[in-house]
Amino acid sequence: MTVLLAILCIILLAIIVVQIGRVNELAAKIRGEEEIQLVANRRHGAFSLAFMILFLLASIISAWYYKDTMLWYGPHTAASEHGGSLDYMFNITLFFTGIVFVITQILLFYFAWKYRGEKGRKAVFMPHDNRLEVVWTAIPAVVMTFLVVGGLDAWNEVMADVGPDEEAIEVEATGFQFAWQLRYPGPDGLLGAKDFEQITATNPLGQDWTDKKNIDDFHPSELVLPVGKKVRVRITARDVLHNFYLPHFRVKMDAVPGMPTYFVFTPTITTEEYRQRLGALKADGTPKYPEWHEPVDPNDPESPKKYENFNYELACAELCGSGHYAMRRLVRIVSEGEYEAWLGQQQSYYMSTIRNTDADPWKDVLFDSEIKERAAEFNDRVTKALSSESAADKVLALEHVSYQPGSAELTALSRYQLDNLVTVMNNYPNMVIEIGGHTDNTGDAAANLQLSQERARKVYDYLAGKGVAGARLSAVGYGQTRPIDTNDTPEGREKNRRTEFRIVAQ
Ligand SMILES: [Cu+2]
Repeated sequence: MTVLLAILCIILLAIIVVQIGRVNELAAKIRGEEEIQLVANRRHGAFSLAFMILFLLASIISAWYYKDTMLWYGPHTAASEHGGSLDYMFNITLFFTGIVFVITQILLFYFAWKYRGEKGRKAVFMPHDNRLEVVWTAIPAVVMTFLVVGGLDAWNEVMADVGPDEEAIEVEATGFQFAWQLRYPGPDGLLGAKDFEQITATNPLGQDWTDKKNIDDFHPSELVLPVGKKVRVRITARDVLHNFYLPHFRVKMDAVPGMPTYFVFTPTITTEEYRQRLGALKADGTPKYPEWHEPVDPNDPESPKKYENFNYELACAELCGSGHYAMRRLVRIVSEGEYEAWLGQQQSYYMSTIRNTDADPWKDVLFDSEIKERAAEFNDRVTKALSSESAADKVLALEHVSYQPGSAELTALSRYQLDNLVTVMNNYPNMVIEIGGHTDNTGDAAANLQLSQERARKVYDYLAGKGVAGARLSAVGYGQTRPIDTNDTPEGREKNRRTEFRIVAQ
């Protein structure tokens, strides 16, 4: 029914249009073609003027309405040191192009009205005018020179690299489909070497683990930087072209596969300060930017306000594929103290993921940090054992002491824990210990007993060699007689093959 009505309406409308056309034709015949044309000209001229006024008003009102969302204006002035000069370039360019825009639009529509077709009016024939040529060449040339020189000046300031004596935090951002892999240099302040051929599932950046500078590098999930410190971002890409874009800091640089680029900038406003800026109130207590005072969840007026949830962000500004949007990362600008605290919480990628795996070239080396950490942990355990009443607590495993397979030869790394034990023996001169050797149940029981005795003896000899009195030591081999786990699984057997010591007196 509705379809039928709609078709009927369309047919009726068509008939009306045709009839109006006929009426016009008849009127033209009565009044004459020329008269009709003149009326149309006047009408079109008036429309031009009306359009000009509406169009300019719409342009100005919308620019005013949206001004606080523009990146270089209101609450969104740059949050970096160099950003101000770019904002200035935006403003100055907008100023000149704005003037030109308004004048040309006015002239365009005004002329369409003023020089509309009239009875007896003829177009002026003007083949050439030197003065006009000079004016409309010189004015743009002067303005352009001004803009280009200013732009070059800003460019040189923005793109300057870190000087040789300047201090800067260097971080790295590698774009890939579809995320940014961030890398910080760790306590040594230096980023380790990379080689794309070493990229694997567990080594996303192809870090060369034989380069010691890589050992403390860490991969955080957000970009955290201290306010007021110069930062140099090394920008690389792993697959296609990406673009490292920090809109609030006016930082934007292509990430090109095979060609590292960089950007140096100094954040000047912490995330917290920026939030306060967005949530600012006017003198009368009403919000300066009401849109930022709306709740984050429109259905829950109690949810936090938008300005409270604001975060700087890192985006990819290159359409790099279907998951492009997923490259967003949060950026946090914090005080120096908060930054140091955050650095302290970060764990080295190598230590958490690569250490002691097949990919680790330093398997037979113990790092200073590990030596210290293990010594502290060992001392802790001994202190606890000494203060405990229970006999079971007096038995401590030497889990880092190991031997060559099937022999009593200590592995190179065993000495660190044995040295810890020597220190403990020196710190507690009354302490007497029994060293116990244990094996799993594979092989011959008598041979196992023999091996465990030799192994315990080896530890005894080591301690004695370091000056611990023989009267304070004894070595016992228990073979496979005292398992602490099942001998049916490789993991259980590994636990059963162990060296421990028992505090006999203290
Ligand atoms: Cu991308």
